[in-house]
Amino acid sequence: MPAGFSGGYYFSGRSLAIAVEVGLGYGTHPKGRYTRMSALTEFFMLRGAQELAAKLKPETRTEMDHALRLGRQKMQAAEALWSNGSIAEALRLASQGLALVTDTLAGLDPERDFSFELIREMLAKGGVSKRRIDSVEKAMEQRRTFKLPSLDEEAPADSAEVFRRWVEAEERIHRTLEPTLMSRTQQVGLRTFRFVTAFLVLAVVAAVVVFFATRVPDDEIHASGFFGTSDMFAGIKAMDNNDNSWWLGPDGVSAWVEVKLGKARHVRQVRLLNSASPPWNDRGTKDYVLELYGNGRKLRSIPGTFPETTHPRIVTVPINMDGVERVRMVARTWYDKGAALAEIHVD
Ligand SMILES: [Ca+2]
Repeated sequence: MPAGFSGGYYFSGRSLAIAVEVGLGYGTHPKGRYTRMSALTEFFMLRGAQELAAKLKPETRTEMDHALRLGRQKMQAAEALWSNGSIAEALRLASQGLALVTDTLAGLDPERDFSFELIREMLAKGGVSKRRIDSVEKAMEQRRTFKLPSLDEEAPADSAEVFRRWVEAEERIHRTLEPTLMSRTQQVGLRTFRFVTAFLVLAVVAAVVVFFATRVPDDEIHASGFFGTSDMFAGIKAMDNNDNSWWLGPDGVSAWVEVKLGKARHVRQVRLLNSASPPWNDRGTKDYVLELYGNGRKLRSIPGTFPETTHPRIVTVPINMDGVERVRMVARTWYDKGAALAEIHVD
């Protein structure tokens, strides 16, 4: 590792005052202190970041900021190299990037010989869980013991895992400490952004939940059968709001079409429009029974007869009944070749 990336280079000669300055914000060992709620609170309130920021001297702040930025720059360059297949160089650069950040932070405490405690405390204060902090520590440990390959073909099998761990560790540190180095105005801006984003996400989730919870499925229509093999005269043709399309029953048999309501409801009336199947005018329903079903049983049967005509008119059948789930029109007899119906409307 080049000397320029060691903590000693950046912070050689830094006084105990810095350690006190930083350490004051982290008086309690994080073990057992982390909770999801505290992490969430920190994410939105940034209290830990503000506490630390208040204790940092401007020059310390500037140097930490520089180290974090440079670390990020190196990691991004390392990732570009990695995706380009330059494994050895990517590992080297990632190692430098992680060392730069961690040595800088650890170097803030000259009392301890490369102490991870300070980093651990900073991350804990920033709402990072113990498991993730352990992962950062493992990455740092690995960085010290991992033998960097000179050539790409010398890279060990676990290179990808090691590289990913280093990148994640740097990202974790960067993301956690970045708010600390922001100005008060920037912190307020970040908090506001996070609040607004969370609010919008929750609002969208709530809207989706309400939509699905209150959504009433569409009415559906089914038929006992239909004439022909295409869907030109299928049951749906009796519920397409088009008087010039129609359902035709199979030849010479009793047949029915049924509207299954999306949800049980009050039915005021049912409107029926027969069809003569123009231009041949060789079909049409004659005697029918309108059957209403609800609560798993037949609620009512209303018989009727359509007149024989080539120009049928809408027939309105009064119902006024609650809890209707299905409305079926059974064509018992028919004119000429078979039953028909142009439209059925359940109001
Ligand atoms: Ca129709």
